Amino acid sequence: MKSLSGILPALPTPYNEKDEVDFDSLGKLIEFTLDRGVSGFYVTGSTGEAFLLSDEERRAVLKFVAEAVNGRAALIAHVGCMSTKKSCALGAFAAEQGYDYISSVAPMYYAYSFAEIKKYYFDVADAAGVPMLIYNVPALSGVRFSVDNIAEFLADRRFAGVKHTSADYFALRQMKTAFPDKALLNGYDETCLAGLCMGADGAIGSTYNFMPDKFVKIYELFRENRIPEAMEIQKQADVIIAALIKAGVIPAMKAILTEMGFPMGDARAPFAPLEAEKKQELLETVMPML
Ligand code: MN9
Repeated sequence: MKSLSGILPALPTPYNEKDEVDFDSLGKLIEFTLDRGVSGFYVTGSTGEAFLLSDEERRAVLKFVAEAVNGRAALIAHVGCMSTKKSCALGAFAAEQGYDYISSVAPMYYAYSFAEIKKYYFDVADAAGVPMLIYNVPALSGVRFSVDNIAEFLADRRFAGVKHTSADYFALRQMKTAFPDKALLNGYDETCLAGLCMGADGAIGSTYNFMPDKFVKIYELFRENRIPEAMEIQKQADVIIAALIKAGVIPAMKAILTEMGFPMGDARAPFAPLEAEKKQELLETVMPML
């Protein structure tokens, strides 16, 4: 079992002109980031437009990435769907493809009780048979876990840890103190170093696709206790991330990667394509800083 630490890009899903998945571009991006020291990949998550892909596309991407990575890095399959049945089937599929971990956002939309959400996670973990990383992203899912809620998962061997996409670093610290052997992965790239300082073992994020070297360096400097130097790099990265957030994170990330030579196509509707003016402003700010 590969450990969960270091920098892990949340892979995007590239599309060609026919709006089909562009596996060639995805394969090149995997090699580019592996060459720069990333330690794993989070596949078909928010960044990978999970909820905008067909079931067949999600499976095809999971299969392709497992084959392309071929044991060189830790692999986490995000398998969250709207129903337990679908998530279980996708989790079992990911395990068959050799994924080390599965992950899921909390079941959303119907404002389920915690008991329902808890049963969902245990059912999906059991169906897959590989450890589950809880994807905690309250800003997008609307589901707010307390530290006590998270403890109900982490106390069980079927749960590997949490991808904590929240700026609640006190909660992160409490989880790590209570469960030092579980993996806690920071989710917001703009506060990666803050997460590491408060107990994260590593970080999963979308901007690690186009600036892996900066964040691998931040991680290494942190490990060497060279925090002020790490902060200098985080500050530079945050100018880039601010421009990204202004333009819209996923469409902007795809525009940057396309400019770098990894054709991505636009994010799928309802995402709107980046307007020409916005795109130019974004690329003028970001490209010289990469
Ligand atoms: O995978 C990403 N979170 C979401 C994690 O998409 C919700 C982050 O990498 C953000 O895209 C990034 C920019 O805000 O921190």
